[in-house]
Amino acid sequence: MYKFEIQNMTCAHCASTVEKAIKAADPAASANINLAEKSAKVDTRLDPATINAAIENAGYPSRFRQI
Ligand SMILES: [Cu+2]
Repeated sequence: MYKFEIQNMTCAHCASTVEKAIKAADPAASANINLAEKSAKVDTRLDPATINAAIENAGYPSRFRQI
């Protein structure tokens, strides 16, 4: 499980865009988006850097750590 801190995720539409980007990168991922915290907890078997790149490619600067 990884926690991504996602800049500029300010509304429900942003959260939806981020979730879609995560799911596109890893359809098997489970993603729990927290809009108030501007974060996402993601369970993935992929390299988390791949998920992070997908979030950033969707337009949201992001960093992550293992939790
Ligand atoms: Cu938004």
